[in-house]
Amino acid sequence: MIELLSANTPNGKKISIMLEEIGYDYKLTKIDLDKGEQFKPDFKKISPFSKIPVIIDHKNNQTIFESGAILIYLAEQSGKFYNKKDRLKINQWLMAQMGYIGPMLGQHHQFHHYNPGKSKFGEDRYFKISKRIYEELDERLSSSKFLSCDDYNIADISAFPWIARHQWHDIGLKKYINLERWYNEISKREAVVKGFSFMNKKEFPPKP
Ligand SMILES: N[C@@H](CCC(=O)N[C@@H](CS)C(=O)NCC(=O)O)C(=O)O
Repeated sequence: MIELLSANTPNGKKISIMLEEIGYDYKLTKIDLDKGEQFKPDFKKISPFSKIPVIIDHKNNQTIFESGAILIYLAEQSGKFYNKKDRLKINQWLMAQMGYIGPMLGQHHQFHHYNPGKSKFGEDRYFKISKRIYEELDERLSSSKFLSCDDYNIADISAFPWIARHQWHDIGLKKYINLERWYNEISKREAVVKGFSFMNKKEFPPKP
């Protein structure tokens, strides 16, 4: 039995989607970030930076923090969405999501969505970087069916919930036909729809 300690954010959704994709039973423990539950000593013991998501694999007596590491763990345990032949490519796209796509779009959310008018520099900087990310992903997806290769895998699962915030980005997903094609294809997956709504049954990946 896997316990998922999480909140309703893009990083949180990566793991619920993966758990649905591999068909694992899991128990959800909600961490209320607004109430600061991530800073409680018991949570900090398993998540040194006080961040969700975290999983506890009670069967193997393992706790894992960092969404990329969790995706790799679950992929290795299940033998799914992490093909050996494509692993080097998958790792590169997964790391690009962890180190660039997610953090930059996350900053864009902070300046453009949550705090507009507070810093023109911040708004302009992260809007520009986010637009560049859309262009770069669109270019990649013009020659590859999925981000790393022709098969859907953990690199796509890690990026999808970030692009699913496209309405907040105000960049216009529809203008990026390859990225839109990738997004629509993943949005249709039953496990993605289920994992996306792990905290709110009425929440669906928004249409482009
Ligand atoms: N690199 C981490 C980032 C996780 C992260 O930023 N989580 C946010 C929510 S999306 C969080 O827990 N924020 C609470 C805080 O920083 O206090 C991962 O991918 O797991």
